[in-house]
Amino acid sequence: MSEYSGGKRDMKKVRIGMIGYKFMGKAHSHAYRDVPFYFDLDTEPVLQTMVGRDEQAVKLASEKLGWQSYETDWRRLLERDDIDVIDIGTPNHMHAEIAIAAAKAGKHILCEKPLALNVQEAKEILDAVQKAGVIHMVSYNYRFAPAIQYAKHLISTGALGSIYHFRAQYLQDWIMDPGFPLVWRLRKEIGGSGALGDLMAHSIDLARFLVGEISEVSGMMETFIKQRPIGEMTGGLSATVDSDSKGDVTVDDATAALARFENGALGVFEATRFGRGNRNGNRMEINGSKGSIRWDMENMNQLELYLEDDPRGMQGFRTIDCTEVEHPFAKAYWPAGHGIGYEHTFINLIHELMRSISTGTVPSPNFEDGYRNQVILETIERSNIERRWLNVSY
Ligand code: SOE
Repeated sequence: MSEYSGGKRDMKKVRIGMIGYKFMGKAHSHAYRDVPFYFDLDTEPVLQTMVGRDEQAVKLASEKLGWQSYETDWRRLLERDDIDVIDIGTPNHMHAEIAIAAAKAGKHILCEKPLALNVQEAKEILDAVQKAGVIHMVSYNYRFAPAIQYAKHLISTGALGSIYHFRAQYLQDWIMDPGFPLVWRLRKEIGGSGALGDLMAHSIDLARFLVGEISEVSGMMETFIKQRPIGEMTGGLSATVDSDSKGDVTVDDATAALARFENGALGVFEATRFGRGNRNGNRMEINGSKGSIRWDMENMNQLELYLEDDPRGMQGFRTIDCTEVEHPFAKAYWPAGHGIGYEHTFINLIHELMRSISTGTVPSPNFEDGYRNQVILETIERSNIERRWLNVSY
């Protein structure tokens, strides 16, 4: 059978309104464009309209990224009946207002992570989508690396036995220069939190996906550089300084947390933007009674696996190249050994969204996952303030 057996079919058009056009706007646009290229779907995303407040900038972005039109006010998308999905790729403080309005307008929603600024907002968003009955998905993209999906398969088929430890580090270093400006990601009223919600939220999502629910946490947070010159993000993780005057950094530069899982496993989490030399060091290790796995985003196609049942003398961590047909999502791309990258985690995520819209089933991760993640983030934050262990309650 030909690789192209899906051929050109009558696919239901799913018309997207994308709010935001910088880092995540680019990642999502690329994924919508490429998903039909690799997967046989019943639905086809249409890059209908991109939204941004700066008209000149959004016009240029929408043209370059392949959108049919642009708007400068997201509210206009909600009045239109030629938009099926609202994709929220804005700074975090706008997620709640847009998501709740989109749900009321009956639109399906994809929202960037973390779902909201705090638990209260996250709950309001969850209630709104449940009431409206729309499809909702939160963009925890690293779940969609084939190696992570294969790790899930290994754990759920019992290959690792009972899980005792989940250990994660998410290390970046892009704000270490004290001259790096006070961008939105460093302001609590816009970002919600710093390394905690931006980075540890991803590790928490992997932990919940792979090991299960967290019941108790103890957190420790620090802001190393307390004031910075005023400035703004320009795209990716770059920024410009706009003024000599300084403002207060109101989020954490680094957070560490200990956790207990409901199934008895122990979790150790570390997230920092001060991990010198680590550009996107998103790593985790899981130890079970029969084996262990290790994963590092900067080598994302590889999974290290140790199995205690291997013959004595031959035991040790082996490296699995998760590019074979047995590895979830991998066969949609290239022959074995031809790896994929960061952007493909978003293509796989958009595939899940399209599959869900086509079948009417609940995608994963959805806003319930986004809400639970937010509860854990906020409990870690409170634990740091109160200097004690706290139960996680939903
Ligand atoms: C910046 O720290 C960032 O882009 C995060 O916001 C993303 O969620 C992460 O995937 C990469 O780093």
